[in-house]
Amino acid sequence: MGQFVEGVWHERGFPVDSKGSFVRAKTTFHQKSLSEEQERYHLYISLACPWAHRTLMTRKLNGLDSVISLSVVDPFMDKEGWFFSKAEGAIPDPLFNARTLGEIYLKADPNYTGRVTVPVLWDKSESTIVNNESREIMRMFNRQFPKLSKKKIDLCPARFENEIDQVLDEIYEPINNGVYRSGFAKTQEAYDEAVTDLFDALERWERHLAHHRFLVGDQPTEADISLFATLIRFDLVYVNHFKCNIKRIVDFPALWGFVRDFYQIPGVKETCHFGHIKEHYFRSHEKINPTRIVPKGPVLDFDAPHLRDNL
Ligand SMILES: N[C@@H](CCC(=O)N[C@@H](CS)C(=O)NCC(=O)O)C(=O)O
Repeated sequence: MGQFVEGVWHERGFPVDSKGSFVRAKTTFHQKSLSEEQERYHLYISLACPWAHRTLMTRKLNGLDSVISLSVVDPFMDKEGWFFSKAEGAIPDPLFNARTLGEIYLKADPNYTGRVTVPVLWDKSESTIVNNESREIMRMFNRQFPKLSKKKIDLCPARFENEIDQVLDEIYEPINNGVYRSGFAKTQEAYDEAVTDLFDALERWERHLAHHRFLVGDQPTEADISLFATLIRFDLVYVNHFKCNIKRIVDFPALWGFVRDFYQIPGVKETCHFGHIKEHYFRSHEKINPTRIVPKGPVLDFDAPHLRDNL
């Protein structure tokens, strides 16, 4: 893993502050408006990454598969960062036949400085990266294809927009980013703080979801997509690999029911690739798992009845 500095690749670990806490780098490309055109945009993702997963689920639930084309990187992130391969589930780059995702960043900006992250939304007409921030891509997919979208569910109804944004903000630091702050902490203090914040927030949303089927309103929204993207990975990876082990998700009746409920929404299951998820984390982070051995378990039944229809 590493990053570009003025277009030159440097091998580097993840950034931490003076207390040893993981600090997520800010993304660079933030264009907020798309043109509603068939096959103008291409989405580069990893099936392992929860941020990319939110954009993949949004594309799927809006029926935009044939509108926005897709590439999937190899699950293993090596010294050169994300790369393309013919691994099962991966989809090579049809636009430039690139070897690494870094090449795509340099096509957008030959002097690019920053990390090479997924997701990336590429504009074929302008030959550049439009946006590489999952929350913004998710919102654009939900809003900016009114004619081409075949959505059955509106994941960001105008009447709930403020509440959705509030919940997205509320779950980001302790939960979505919190699992990374636990796993990438370089000091006991930084880990203790992250894992405590994480489980306090999980307990808070467990109480909410015991009485509400979804996070906002009475239908799935971007807020649920974002919580789900972290929770679906939790028992498979974060409990062991990131030491998020005060409890498992299966020990929270409402959170576990919520994960199964969301997983069973038509279209969602196809976006979940447990092989890529496990392989990416356990093999790519050599400092955390030096043997790179990928554990066999746990056995989890995401298809078990969720019994949440009447909430
Ligand atoms: N804020 C970004 C974060 C994206 C991100 O950090 N993705 C990770 C994968 S889970 C990545 O590509 N990391 C590579 C790196 O930092 O070198 C978003 O939400 O899109």
